[in-house]
Amino acid sequence: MLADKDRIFTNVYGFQPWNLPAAQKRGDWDKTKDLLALGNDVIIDKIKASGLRGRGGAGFPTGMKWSFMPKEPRPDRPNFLVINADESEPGSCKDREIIRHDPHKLIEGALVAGFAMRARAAYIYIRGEYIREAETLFAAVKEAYDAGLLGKNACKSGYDFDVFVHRGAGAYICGEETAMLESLEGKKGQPRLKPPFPAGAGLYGCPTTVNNVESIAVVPTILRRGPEWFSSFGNENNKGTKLFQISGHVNKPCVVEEAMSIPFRELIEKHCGGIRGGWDNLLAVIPGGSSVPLVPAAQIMDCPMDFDGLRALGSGLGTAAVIVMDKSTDVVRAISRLSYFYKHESCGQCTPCREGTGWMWRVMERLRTGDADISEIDTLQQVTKQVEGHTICALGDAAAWPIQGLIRHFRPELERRINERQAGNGMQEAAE
Ligand code: L3W
Ligand code: SF4
Repeated sequence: MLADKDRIFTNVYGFQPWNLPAAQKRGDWDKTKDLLALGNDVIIDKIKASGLRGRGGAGFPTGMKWSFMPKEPRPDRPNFLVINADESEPGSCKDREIIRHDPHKLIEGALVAGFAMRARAAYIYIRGEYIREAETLFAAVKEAYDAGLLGKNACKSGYDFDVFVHRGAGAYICGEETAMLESLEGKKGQPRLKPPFPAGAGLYGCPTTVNNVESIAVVPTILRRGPEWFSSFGNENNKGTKLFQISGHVNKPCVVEEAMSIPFRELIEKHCGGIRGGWDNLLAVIPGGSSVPLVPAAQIMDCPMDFDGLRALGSGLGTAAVIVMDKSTDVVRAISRLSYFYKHESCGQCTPCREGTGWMWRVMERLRTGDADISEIDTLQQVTKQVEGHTICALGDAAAWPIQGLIRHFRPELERRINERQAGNGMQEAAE
């Protein structure tokens, strides 16, 4: 179990105030000028050496992403940092805790990361539903400006850096990085084709890095404690500490910082008081937010909770939003509900997603009630393959993968419902 002294987010439960004096007591904004004095490229090298991978779902190496930014930005084409706080993935709630209780970690991280990538400013895009969190963030940014930590000559470093907070309006798709850029520009939030990646042409066509809140908030601590300290946690290629968000049928749902690669069973035993009704009552787990396939109980018990461990099981770490389902769960209904979510949130821009998500949801509903034909299970599987990898953004994949996981692991349950329904219909016809 991660020792308290190794926790980055020491106020994740809000036992202390979030404000600047309290944050400074916890070590934030401590000699930030000295961190910037390391120099842009040294900071990027240290983040590369720490092994930090993006905490927003895709796990892209953070230092490498920063290194794609131009080293000599043109005055008419500045670099920008955009921080993705549009936390909308079902099951995800870690960025909310950071913003509520530790906003200065994020704001200091924005300055340091922005400096490293030679950005002129950072935009924090916060989901519209996070009303109180946005209020806290606005207030914390103001505190930082008033204390001379942001703005002209930030932290007396000679570097000018602004932070803007922008509120979203409730669309899940604006969490996709290029839809977020469109939305920031005042347009309808619809994903752009990639490439070009934002590092080449992002906000207002300028070089832009989009990073998740947690990825940015850990940066000052990594620099203060050293990349070796951060990379001493976790398995090869899966380094550091990580906020896990555990919801569903555990005794104590929570958000907790742990070492990357902690085995699933240990995570749940140590922090959640075990599974409701005991371990024999565990049915399945969605380990990384609604976009990744579920994993049956028997397979996940000893799995390291990291990018590679979960990929080996055909799933993924995603945002580490761990959704636990016990045997009381109607798993077909649960996945059908997710299908409805993706159908609802599709931006409608590309045909396989616009048409496919609605089609998949309707078949899922027939499977839920047992009113489908057995052959439709294979047809549904084929349609998920037609959607996966054939859309502009990852929402199409995200809609396809949970269904694929259901068919892979729970086909007998799908068949049972159909057979029972048909047997029931047959008896009714005989009675008539
Ligand atoms: C420059 C290249 N940049 C890749 C950058 C790219 C992006 C990052 C990762 O989706 C996943 C999605 C959700 N030159 C580059 C390059 N980049 N190649 O690296 O890119 P990518 O395309 O692998 O992922 P993505 O489009 O960012 C993110 C999944 O995360 N997810 C949900 C996330 C939900 C939240 C939330 O609620 N906050 O984050 C969960 O699994 O489905 O697959 O920056 O530009 N050659
Ligand atoms: Fe829009 Fe779906 Fe296409 Fe993404 S995959 S661009 S959400 S229609």
